[in-house]
Amino acid sequence: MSHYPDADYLTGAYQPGQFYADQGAEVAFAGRSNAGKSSAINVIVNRTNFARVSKSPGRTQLINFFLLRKAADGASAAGQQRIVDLPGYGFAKVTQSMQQHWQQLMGAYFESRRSLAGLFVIVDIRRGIGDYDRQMLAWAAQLGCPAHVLLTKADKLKRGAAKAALLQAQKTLQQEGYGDAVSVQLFSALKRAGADDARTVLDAMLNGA
Ligand SMILES: Nc1nc2c(ncn2[C@@H]2O[C@H](COP(=O)(O)OP(=O)(O)O)[C@@H](O)[C@H]2O)c(=O)[nH]1
Ligand SMILES: [Mg+2]
Repeated sequence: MSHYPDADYLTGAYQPGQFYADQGAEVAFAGRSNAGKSSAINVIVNRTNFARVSKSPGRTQLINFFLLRKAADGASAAGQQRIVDLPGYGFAKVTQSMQQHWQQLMGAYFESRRSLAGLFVIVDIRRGIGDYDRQMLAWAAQLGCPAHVLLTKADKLKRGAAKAALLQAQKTLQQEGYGDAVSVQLFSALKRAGADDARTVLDAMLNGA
């Protein structure tokens, strides 16, 4: 079953001037390189190779915009719902100029994007929430945007260990004062586990709930 029959690639932006029209609503997906962000998007949208699963982490420095639902009139950006694949971070082998470019592009996105309705942060469950993930959560909090953490690759841990990692992440977020603004769940693209819960959160963000 296709949850998002309108889903389609819109555009990639290397510079802020190339961002898609800032109308309608969009949820951005952030994560450390190789965390499993593209795989998570594919499972949530239920399309194979929709967002490309990368063999060369750290290479993509584009912000990719995807259509999720068309506007009622079929065409205008104003009533659209989108998801946005933000460039991955934390890859060891990036040059300083790539790092600077990443900071500028991401900073411009979070500072300018009025259609941003929520943030998904994709975290490899074995690593836990890291410093860059925190920067993303802080940006969202500053904008008053809800955020949702997917602890992905949960299939790599035994059930008990995955549960413990979930509790640890929840505790960390509470201690850091996010309260109800940030939620967290287990996810596995490999087992397609957690996709329904993720879609429920995504749709609530896009509908401004
Ligand atoms: N076992 C397992 N591997 C995964 C999962 N999600 C992604 N991967 C693998 O992790 C690598 C990075 O995935 P990708 O989606 O490209 O990560 P991205 O760089 O964050 O977009 C790929 O080899 C994927 O096959 C998952 O849920 N379970
Ligand atoms: Mg990717």
